[in-house]
Amino acid sequence: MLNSLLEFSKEVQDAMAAKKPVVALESTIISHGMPYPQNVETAKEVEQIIRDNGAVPATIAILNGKIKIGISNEELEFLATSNEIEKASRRDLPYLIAKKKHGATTVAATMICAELAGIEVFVTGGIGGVHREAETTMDISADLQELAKTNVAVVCAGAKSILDIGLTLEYLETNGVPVIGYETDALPAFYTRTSPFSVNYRVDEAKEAADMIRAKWELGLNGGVVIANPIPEESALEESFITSVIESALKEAKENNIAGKKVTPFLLGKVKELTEGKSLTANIALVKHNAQVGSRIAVALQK
Ligand code: PSU
Ligand code: MN
Repeated sequence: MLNSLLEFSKEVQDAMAAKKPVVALESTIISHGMPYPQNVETAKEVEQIIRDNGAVPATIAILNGKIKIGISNEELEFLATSNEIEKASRRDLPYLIAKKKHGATTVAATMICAELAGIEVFVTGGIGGVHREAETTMDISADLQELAKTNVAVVCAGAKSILDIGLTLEYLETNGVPVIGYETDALPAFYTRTSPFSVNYRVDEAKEAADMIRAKWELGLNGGVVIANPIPEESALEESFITSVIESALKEAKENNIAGKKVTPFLLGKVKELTEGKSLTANIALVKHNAQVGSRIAVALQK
């Protein structure tokens, strides 16, 4: 039954048969996170970076109710341009699959599909988290629940300050999800290399990260690991600039009563608008950097 829901691309199928390292990629970033044509260009470049670093990319999405593990150029173009693609998190998967619809998978949904496919490493930009004022809105991303229970290591550029980073770290701590800094002691905040928060543990090599991930799962401690990899220095945004942009975006979201799954895309869209594209350039640079680090970790895990 499960096998009939999963559809592997030939590249991924061959890689898995040959026990080559595979890296999962999400599709919300393609359909809802970046504009066309940068979304397609970035997705292709990220896939190539993964190949250049000795692993095989598996972009994950729901198409016609099937879970695609690896997509073709035509499918990528469709995900990047169609307005029929729904944002798919854990709770949306049953509907999309039963109704044979299309969905762009969030971090949570990509983790679920990656685990089903047997993929251990997943590269993305930023994870969802506990939103600011969550004590009244209860807005906590399903990504955190997924990190609590699903065995996939997620390489990201830390948590964006549209979130309450402190509460996000508390949530991860409660659920036993290690937050590992890649060549950093400070938790990166997506557009900036640092934040006022520290990571739990620092590693300076892919093998160190791979050893910790392996140790967690060998102990039977289910759930993910967050690898926080700072944006390259030359692409980082100025902290006071991005902070004021985020404040305006949050204010506008509140005034417009944005709630539920619309919150994160609304905030990301506003940030892009208010930074006149600077956030997009930063986003592209950090995802590529994550692809480099993530594929090295996948290679180290496979050894
Ligand atoms: N953060 C980003 N870019 C993104 C997302 C988050 O910087 O594209 C997307 C990811 O797919 C993430 C999702 O899993 O938003 C979280 O949505 P929510 O907060 O509704 O759980
Ligand atoms: Mn939410």
